Amino acid sequence: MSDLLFATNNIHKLREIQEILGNNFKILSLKDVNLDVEIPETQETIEGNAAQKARFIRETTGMNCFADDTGLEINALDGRPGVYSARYAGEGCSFDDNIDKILMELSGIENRKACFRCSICLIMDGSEYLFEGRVDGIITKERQGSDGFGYDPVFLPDGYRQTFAEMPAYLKNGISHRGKAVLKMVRFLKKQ
Ligand code: ITT
Repeated sequence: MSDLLFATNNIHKLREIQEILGNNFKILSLKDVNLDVEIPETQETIEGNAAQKARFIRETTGMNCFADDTGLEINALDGRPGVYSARYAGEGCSFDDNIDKILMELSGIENRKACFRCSICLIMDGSEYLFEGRVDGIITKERQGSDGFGYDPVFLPDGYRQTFAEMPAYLKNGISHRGKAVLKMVRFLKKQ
């Protein structure tokens, strides 16, 4: 199988996906191919953004590649931050700024149901494929744990007593939105 380029500038995602894929597939990062670019992400859905990122990198490099886009959807906030999860607290904000914002918006609200949704767009030999994964849970009232990234310290998946930031990586990857979407992509790639 030819190398697959992962169209992301998020180092945490790269590590997670490398860990999920193990030695089965060789994944190249943008750094591996000396590409230092801002990847456009201007669509209104996570599916649209995943496709936009993958198409941009495909057009730039000509390589087989994939991109993922993830959104945290909180019921009591009408699905926000959703597609704006990366920059919910404003351009250039940190993971902590985003968490502070959702905790503030949820203060005093008992319904803390939320889900992560992940879409992966794979472009291989000119064709596009979509893989999706979802995990349901609740937003905790305060941060718990320091592993993972993004909203992990405040996301408690249904059926577990540890947030994503308290779990070992293998456990998060086994049940997470990204883990499920990647597994679907792996099954597809193994059939090729
Ligand atoms: P790329 O577009 O370069 O891949 P990004 O950080 O912009 O990186 P996304 O738009 O897909 O990635 O993700 C939106 C945000 O959602 C991300 O910045 C995190 O804050 C959060 N996020 C994504 N995956 C997550 C995960 O597994 N656990 C916790 N938060 C996550």
